[in-house]
Amino acid sequence: MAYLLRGCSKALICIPDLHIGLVKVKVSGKDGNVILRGEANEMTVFVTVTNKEENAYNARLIVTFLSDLRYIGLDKDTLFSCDASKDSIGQNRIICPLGNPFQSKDSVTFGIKINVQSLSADIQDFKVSLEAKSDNPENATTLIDNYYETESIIVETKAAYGFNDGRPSTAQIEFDIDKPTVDVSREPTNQREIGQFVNHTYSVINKGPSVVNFVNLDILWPWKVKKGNSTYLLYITDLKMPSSTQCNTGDIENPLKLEAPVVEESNATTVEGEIVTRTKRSIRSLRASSEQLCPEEKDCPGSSNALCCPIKCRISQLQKGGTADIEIVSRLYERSLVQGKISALNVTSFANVSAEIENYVNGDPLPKSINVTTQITQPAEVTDESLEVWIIIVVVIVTVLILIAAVILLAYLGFFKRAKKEQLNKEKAELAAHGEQLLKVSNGD
Ligand SMILES: [Ca+2]
Repeated sequence: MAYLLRGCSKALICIPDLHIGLVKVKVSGKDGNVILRGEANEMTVFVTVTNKEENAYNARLIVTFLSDLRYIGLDKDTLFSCDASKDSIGQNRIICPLGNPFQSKDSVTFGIKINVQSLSADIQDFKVSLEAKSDNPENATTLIDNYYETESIIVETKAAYGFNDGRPSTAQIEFDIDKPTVDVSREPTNQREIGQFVNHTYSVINKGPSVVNFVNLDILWPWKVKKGNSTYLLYITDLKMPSSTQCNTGDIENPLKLEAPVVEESNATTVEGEIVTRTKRSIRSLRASSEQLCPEEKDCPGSSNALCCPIKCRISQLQKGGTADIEIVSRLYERSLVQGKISALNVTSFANVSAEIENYVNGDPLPKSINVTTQITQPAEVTDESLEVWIIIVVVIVTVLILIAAVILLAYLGFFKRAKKEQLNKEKAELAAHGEQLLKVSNGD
């Protein structure tokens, strides 16, 4: 065999001493051992292998790392290329040929580029192992520097997540308790008979860089009026959300089991192109009708008129740049407002988000809490149209009055008299001239 023949000083078999040194890790081109999940694309492990003793035959560097990582290539053009394979436990293994022989006193430095974009969520840190070996073995006493394990490479998960916005379908509803839009003399038998739509949408966004596995969205929904026998305020008929989201509305979603109108007349708005699925995912617990529908009911913050019930939603796998819009479709229970003689009310729902992930701060932080309000107001007594006519009438009257006043003022100051006087004086002068002429004629001039 070749390694028995040449380059060996004392024995027939060359005895090399391979040495691994200068192992340095760079993440995305910068020194360091921290990978920010979702931000870093690749890392490079730099290594120098030296043969301190006699020729090493079929010398190679074996690099072993997590199966989530992927070998990209070497950082520079070398005379050799490395082969990627798997080891016995499924880890990635690459084998880089160093030389045959890898000559005595020779040294080679290169970087191994590894893609880190597919690290699974449970990986917090990992190491990369390196081993230098050759077919002709070295002395057992020199083997210690043939192995190297990098320091732990830390995988951080951070994301800037929060509310993109929260919006009502209608910011203001005019409601006249003397003229409700539905018949309030009896309990509704159909969803249409409840009242006008009031939908609130909460838009949650993850600006990254990491994926957020679970975002908890907690909503306090103004579901009842506090006055009297506390009946419904915003009666939930439906929930709209992406398939990645699950909401638990308890028993407050359509508690009267009212049928939806045959023609969907919801004015609910959804983001174009977004897949919105219907109520089926909302979980409803089975509860005897005699029991309280909302055991966790509480006063709505800052309101003396409304009782709130919590709704808990969970958004899964919110990707970097991803959004989830959760829309609660409800109707204003007009019968309650009429019975409670409530003519004006700010109906506010409250939402906040939380996640078990470190917050990533980059620019202005996204809000973690948001309020969505629909104002219920009495219709104004004077409509816009009659107001305009009224203004025109006033303008005309005032103009006429000003003209009359001006005429009176001018007359008072003798403007019209002065004109008459001037005319009279003129006529007098003409008459006098005429008389003088007659006199001259009669005198025989
Ligand atoms: Ca060695």
